[in-house]
Amino acid sequence: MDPRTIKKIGKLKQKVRTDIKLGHWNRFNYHETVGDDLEKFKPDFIRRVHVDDISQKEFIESYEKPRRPCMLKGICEKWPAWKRWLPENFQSVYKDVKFKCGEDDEGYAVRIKLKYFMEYMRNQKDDSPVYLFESSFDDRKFTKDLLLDYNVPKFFRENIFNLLNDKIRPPYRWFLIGPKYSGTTVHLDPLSTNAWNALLYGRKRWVLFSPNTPRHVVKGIRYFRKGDDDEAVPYFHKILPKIRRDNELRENVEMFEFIQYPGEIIFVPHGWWHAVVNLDDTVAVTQNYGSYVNFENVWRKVRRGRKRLAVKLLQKFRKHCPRYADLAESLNREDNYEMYDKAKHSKKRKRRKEAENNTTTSSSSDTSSSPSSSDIDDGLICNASHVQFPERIPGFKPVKLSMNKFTKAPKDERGKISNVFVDDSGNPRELHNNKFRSY
Ligand SMILES: O=C(O)CCC(=O)C(=O)O
Ligand SMILES: [Fe+2]
Repeated sequence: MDPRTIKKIGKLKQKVRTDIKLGHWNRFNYHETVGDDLEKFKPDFIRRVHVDDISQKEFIESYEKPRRPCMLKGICEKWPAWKRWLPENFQSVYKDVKFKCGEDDEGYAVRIKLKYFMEYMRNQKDDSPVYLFESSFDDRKFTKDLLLDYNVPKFFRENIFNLLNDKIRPPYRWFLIGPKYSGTTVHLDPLSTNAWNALLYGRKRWVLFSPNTPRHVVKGIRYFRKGDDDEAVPYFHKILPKIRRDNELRENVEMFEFIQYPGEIIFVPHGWWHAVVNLDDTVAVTQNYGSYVNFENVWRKVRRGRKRLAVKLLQKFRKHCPRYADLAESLNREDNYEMYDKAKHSKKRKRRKEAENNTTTSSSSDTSSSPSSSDIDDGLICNASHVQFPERIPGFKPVKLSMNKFTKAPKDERGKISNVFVDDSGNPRELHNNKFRSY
């Protein structure tokens, strides 16, 4: 690599993964030791459907409602992206444009010019390479044209979050360039949304676990040894075959392992755990959405994890889409759920502060444990200064947040992001290995 690229990439790595020393990026040497082992597995059967053979209604009945994953064909080839996003072509247009390749410890996006990233991609032999994962391409001057290169397939056009303006809506679309062996460790997508992921170049290996598979099972916690590397390659190489072999699991868990080829769009229904490893250098675009079909789950997640956003959403539903408002309100009644109320919330907070002050004066060793629901505030991530749990998990320490959709805070919270991640119930999650890819 050009010395300038080495320098730029080195700086990038030091910002986005403070947990990995610069000399340690290929200490396991997976490119040699794993070689093409990741391609040697018996793929499960996943339904592959050509777009011309299925109507929107049929898709909803056969896949979305029953939450069945599938692979859609015959769509990407018609997009301008099919040619424009080939790495060579793409680089020639966007070489001096910066793309996001992670976040620093404060949660700020770290970007790098595409020409440096592409040179890195062509030459890298890292164990877990840097992944270009850009969610703001749609509102940045030099990248918003990427939106013209693809269309949201007809099956996925209904999205309740479309009612919100871009400033407040949670991130929902990502442009991805994944060097060989980069990937995403096993996770659930946020807010119970469905996802589709269109692959334009290269191959991705996927694993999907049916909804309600326990978290410890999909993570393969029992197979982890102290010091093990928690990245996509070792997960697919070492952990997954063990999960697969476990008899107990075979009975209770539905598992799909397969390869996605260029031109295919995978549909990942909400609740399916999934992990991905890029078998080649890849280019893809992915979007998450909430439709009428998965409304109940999305609404329950949004109102709990994004309280203020839920209030805005409900106002929008009332105005533009009353059937959603009716459904949301009937779910609230059913669950006895009270929506966030700013006035009440401020009063409550004031009362709590006063109580806290009183306790501090009467006892200096206050050690509050799990956060109350108001600590969770509007986002999935809150400021560590008012949540005191990381040091309470034996063996875990506060860690950095790394880029991706699961740890995304609302934009106005960026400055406050610290090193704590809270799940929808306000509990700390996955504080291990200095990595926060998933929960
Ligand atoms: O790496 C990938 O392509 C998978 C991405 C993914 O699952 C996600 O963005 O939620
Ligand atoms: Fe995902």
